Amino acid sequence: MLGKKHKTLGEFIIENQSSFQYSSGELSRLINAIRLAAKVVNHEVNKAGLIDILGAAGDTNIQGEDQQKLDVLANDIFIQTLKNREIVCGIASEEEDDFISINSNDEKHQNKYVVLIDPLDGSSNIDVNVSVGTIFSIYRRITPAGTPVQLEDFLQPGNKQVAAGYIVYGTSTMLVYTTGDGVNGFTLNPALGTFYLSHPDMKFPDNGKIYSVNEGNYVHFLQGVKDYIKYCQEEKEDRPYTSRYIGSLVSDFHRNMIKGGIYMYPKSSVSESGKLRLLYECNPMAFIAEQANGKAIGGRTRILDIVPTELHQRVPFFVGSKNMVDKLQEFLDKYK
Ligand code: AHM
Ligand code: MG
Repeated sequence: MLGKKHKTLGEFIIENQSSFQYSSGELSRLINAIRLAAKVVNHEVNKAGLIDILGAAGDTNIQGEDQQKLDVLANDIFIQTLKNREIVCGIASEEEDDFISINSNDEKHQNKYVVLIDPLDGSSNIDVNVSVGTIFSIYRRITPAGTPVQLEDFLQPGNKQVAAGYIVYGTSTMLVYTTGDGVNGFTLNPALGTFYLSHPDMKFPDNGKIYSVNEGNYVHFLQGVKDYIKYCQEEKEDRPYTSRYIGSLVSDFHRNMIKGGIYMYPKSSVSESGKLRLLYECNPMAFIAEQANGKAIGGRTRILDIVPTELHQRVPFFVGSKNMVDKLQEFLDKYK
C-alpha cells in the first residue's frame, strides 16, 4: 500500500511553493488546475475506444488538419478549467486561431500568467490505442496586470518560461513538469485519482542509443540530417543505435529522457519549417529537456532563444541527450 514516502502531487506543489521566486500561490493554483484538467482528459482518453467519440469532428484547425473529437474535448476541458478558476489572464491553444483573454481588462483581475497549450498532441494515434499527450507552457505576462492581455504576452522566447510540462496518457498516465528547478514526474493512480511522485529529478543520460525520426521523410531531409541518420546506423563503437518512433512527441520524448536518445523533426524540402509548433510543442519540451540535463536546438539555434513572430509558428526541432544533440549539430554545421 502507499506509505509515507509516496508524496502526492498536491503535497509536492505546496512544499515547493515557497522555493519559487515569485511565490504568491498563483502558480501553485495554476498547476493545480492543470492537474485537475489532466485527470478529466485522462478519463476521456481512457474511454475513447468505448464510446462513439472517435473520428474527425468535421472541423479543420488553423494548420489545415482534421480535428478529432477528443482534441476538441481536451481543448475545452483545459480552457474551461483555467477560465472557471480565473487564475490566468490569457490562454493560447494549438486548437484555437487566436489567443483567449480572460477578464484581463478588468482591474479586479490581477492575474499575471498566460498559458499556452497543446491539449492533445499526437491525436491521430487515438484511433489505434497509442499514447497521446498534453503539453503546456506558462509565462508571466509582460503587459501590466489589469489591462487587456496582448499578443506580445504570448510571443515571448522560451527562455522566459516560468513553468512547462506534459501529461502522457500511456500505459500509465504521468504528469511531468518543471518550474525551472529540475523536472519531476508524477504517476496517476487511477483507482484513487491521485498523482504520486514516482520520478523525482528526471534527467536525460548524457549519451543515448535511441534515435526517433519519421524516416519515411528521409528523402526530403537536408544533407546534415541524412548524414547523422547514417551515422546512427553505422556499425562502429556503440552503434548502430536503435530506431524508435511512436509519432507522438510526448511519448517519444518521455522514453528518450528516461533511456537516453534524440528526437528529430527536421525541416525538409517539402516543409520549410518542419511540422512542430514553437510555442505549444518545442518551447515547453525544450525547457523540460534543459532542466533535465538535455539539449534542444532548431538547427543552429537554441530553441529557447528563438524570438517568436506568430502564435502558430513552426520550427525544426531536435531534442534529447546532450552528446547526441551535439553530434547532430556537428553534422548540421558541415553544411552551413
Ligand atoms: P499534432 O500536433 O497534429 O498531433 O502533430 C504533432 C505530432 C507529434 O506528436 C509527432 O511527433 C509528430 O506530429 C508526428 O508527425 P509525423 O506523422 O509527420 O511523423
Ligand atoms: Mg501537437
